[in-house]
Amino acid sequence: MHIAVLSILPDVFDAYLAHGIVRRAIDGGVLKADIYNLRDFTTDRHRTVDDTPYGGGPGMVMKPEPFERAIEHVKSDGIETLTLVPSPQGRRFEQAVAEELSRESRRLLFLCGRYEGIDDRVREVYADLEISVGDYVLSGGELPALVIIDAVVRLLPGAVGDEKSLSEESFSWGILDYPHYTRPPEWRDLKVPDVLVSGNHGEIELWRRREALRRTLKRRPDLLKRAALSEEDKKLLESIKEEEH
Ligand code: 9D3
Repeated sequence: MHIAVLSILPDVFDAYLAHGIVRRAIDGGVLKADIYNLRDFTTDRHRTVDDTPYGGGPGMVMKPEPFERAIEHVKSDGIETLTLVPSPQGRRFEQAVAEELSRESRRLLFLCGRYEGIDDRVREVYADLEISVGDYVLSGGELPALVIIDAVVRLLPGAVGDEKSLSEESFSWGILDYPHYTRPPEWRDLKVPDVLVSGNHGEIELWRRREALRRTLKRRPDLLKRAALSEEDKKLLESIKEEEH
């Protein structure tokens, strides 16, 4: 996968991409990431990227020309590119969108806005896809771009070291995780459930599935409508619902 980012905060990306799974993906050749400082595509002495809004109102708006120069520079290598704009007005980001993007053969180019946003003509001319990461107010498109990059990179073949955790991820698709424990076996009078130290892997698997379904039913019942549930899952859910409270 090939990504490129335009931002006035390139350090934020450099820092995040220097760690963890994303770093390993880059080192392993699974991901190529080109981070550009939008200010490098200004032409004035003060490297100005923003200006006051037409029509008045608070805050500043990002000027179109630095984006234009930067986008044309990035695209000048002729590589097919899908241009994404993180925006509160965009399609809500979810795992299905991450999966679609992970299958994309085009380079993903992220245009990150700050202040009150980017001059709307940039979206009109260049945006292929606008994505929101949820209904809360952030200060710019950088964190949303990183959220999207992180979720997509995890899905690339060879990015997550342990192949087993990916197959477990698809097994548990659409439901919440089961509770996890590690040593010590007792902490603040709280004991690790006996079944997990029993060594009975069939029992452990059943318990985990049951607890995952129990949590989903209690905390996120909306997820159960879309989750990939087996016939056994449906029976487990019925027996959970029949338990006394
Ligand atoms: C307080 C400013 N708002 C006035 C109603 C508008 C506004 C402008 C710019 C709100 C947020 C932003 C910056 N946010 C993003 O660029 C952004 C975002 C977000 O804030 N929430 C969820 N997803 C995204 S994707 C990009």
